[in-house]
Amino acid sequence: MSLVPFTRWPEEFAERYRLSGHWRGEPLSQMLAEQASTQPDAVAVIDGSRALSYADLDRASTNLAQRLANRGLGQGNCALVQLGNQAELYVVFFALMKAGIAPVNALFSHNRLELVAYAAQVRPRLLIASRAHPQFTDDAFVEELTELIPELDTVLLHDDPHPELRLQSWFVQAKALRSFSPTPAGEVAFFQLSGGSTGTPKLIPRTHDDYLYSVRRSVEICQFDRETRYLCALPAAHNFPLSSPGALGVFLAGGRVVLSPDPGPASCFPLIAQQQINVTALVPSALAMWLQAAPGRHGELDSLQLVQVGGAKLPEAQARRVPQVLGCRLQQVFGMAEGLVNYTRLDDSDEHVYLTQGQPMSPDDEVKVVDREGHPVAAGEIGALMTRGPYTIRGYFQSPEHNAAAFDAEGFYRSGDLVRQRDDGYLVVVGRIKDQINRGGEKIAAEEVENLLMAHPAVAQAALVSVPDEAMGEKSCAYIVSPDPTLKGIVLRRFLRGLGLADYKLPDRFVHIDALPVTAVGKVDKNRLRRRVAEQLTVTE
Ligand code: OOB
Repeated sequence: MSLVPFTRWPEEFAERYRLSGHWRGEPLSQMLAEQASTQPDAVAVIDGSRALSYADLDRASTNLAQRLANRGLGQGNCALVQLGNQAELYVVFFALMKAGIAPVNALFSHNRLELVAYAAQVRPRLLIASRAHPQFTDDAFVEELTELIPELDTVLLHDDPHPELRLQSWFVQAKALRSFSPTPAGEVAFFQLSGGSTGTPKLIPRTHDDYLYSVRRSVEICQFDRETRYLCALPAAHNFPLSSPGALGVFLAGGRVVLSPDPGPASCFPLIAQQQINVTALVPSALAMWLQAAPGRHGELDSLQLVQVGGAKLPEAQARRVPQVLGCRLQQVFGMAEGLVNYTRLDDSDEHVYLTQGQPMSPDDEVKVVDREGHPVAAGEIGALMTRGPYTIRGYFQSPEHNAAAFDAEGFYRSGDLVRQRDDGYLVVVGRIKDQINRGGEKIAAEEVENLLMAHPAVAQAALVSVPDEAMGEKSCAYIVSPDPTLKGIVLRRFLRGLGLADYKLPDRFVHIDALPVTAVGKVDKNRLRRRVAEQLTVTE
């Protein structure tokens, strides 16, 4: 059976990572097998009124893996999966790990355009989605996908009325026929999603070895154990709540994951009280809502010991309020789906926790901070962050051109973040050079939205830039050059939505401009646009 192709680590690195015990040749499904045998009745996942024990999770995922194997699905095949914050997401994840099928786990907020872009890249034989998602309320999109991807021969939909299509009916035992097994641990286990800065969303191949190491090391740093009760309030498929240490970290440690449909205080506070949650992960915009809602509701948050915050820069003033207002410790997490994750440590000084975004989790993470020419900057100076290591990819999936720009000759990944590395190794994020907007932790690749806007007949040119925003950190603003000065934002938003773009990528503001400013070399001068929109904001306030 052929394997999913990806850019491998050079053998000397792979050997080093194996010798140091980071890569152990174990599949990601191993953690579940271990818990199911040592504490089968312990609750692994709570989703609303449903509780799944480790034995339930193991059994349901084995049954699904068996049924998929019976259909001839296995090693070398890919899947497109889109599920919300629901227990089935983990059942499906482990089933696919067991069967050796490599999924792309799309976010629930992704729409037709993103799903098609992922499918076109991995050519899935399997689609797993939910009837609760607007794209899957009828069959039109499934038919469109099947036409586009002739290989797609198995479709399972959560809550479909027909038993053969209904995902849940695949969780019960089948007559076992074919055997199945995970892909070897050095091969692609699944794809993470890149926040991106290019026209098409890029995929990140993660191996069992590298991902499991990142989860194991995260568990050590964050001290997850059987007592851990983790509230998963961010989109569950995202790298942060999945692996830093996230739900997989909880399963590795034998604790309990409680799912919340969203990170708002109205959903989360009662769950924290009912389920005696002791740790959770938030983006700064969600933390801000918690800080606002918490006064007077202290009783509900008594069990909370640790709040991890990451995905976007946490303002120092907010960081300082966490212990006092939420009554728990703060941990800053600066990570990326491509690999590198930095944590402040649980025993760090206040100064580290409030003023830095942590330090790399692995002693084998290599970090370079470089100037425009790629030369290391002087110690403590600001520069672009580059990294390589035992869980940082060496290339995006099937993107040779982009890889040539995104990685240097030594295999260091250019994260696009501007950072300062302190003498003690801790990183402070000060900005970004990638053409991306970070909208409350949700990443928007400017080029993707600009290309779509320019597909509108009345748009000659478009440039998308970030605008500072009190609640979200950043929002997006589209500058439009059009012969029609009456062209309204609402029309363009409707146009983008019609193309199937995810809602969070729709520009928050539209501004007409006669011509886009350009730099000396003729590139669109986004700094000038950003300054311009910031100035306009100050004037109107
Ligand atoms: C996480 O992963 P992605 O892939 O959605 O986004 C990565 C980018 C980073 O390159 C950086 O620009 C930004 O998100 N970012 C932060 C940050 N954490 C992420 N910027 C400033 N401060 C932070 N603490 O966002 C992600 C993955 C794993 C764990 C945590 C976050």
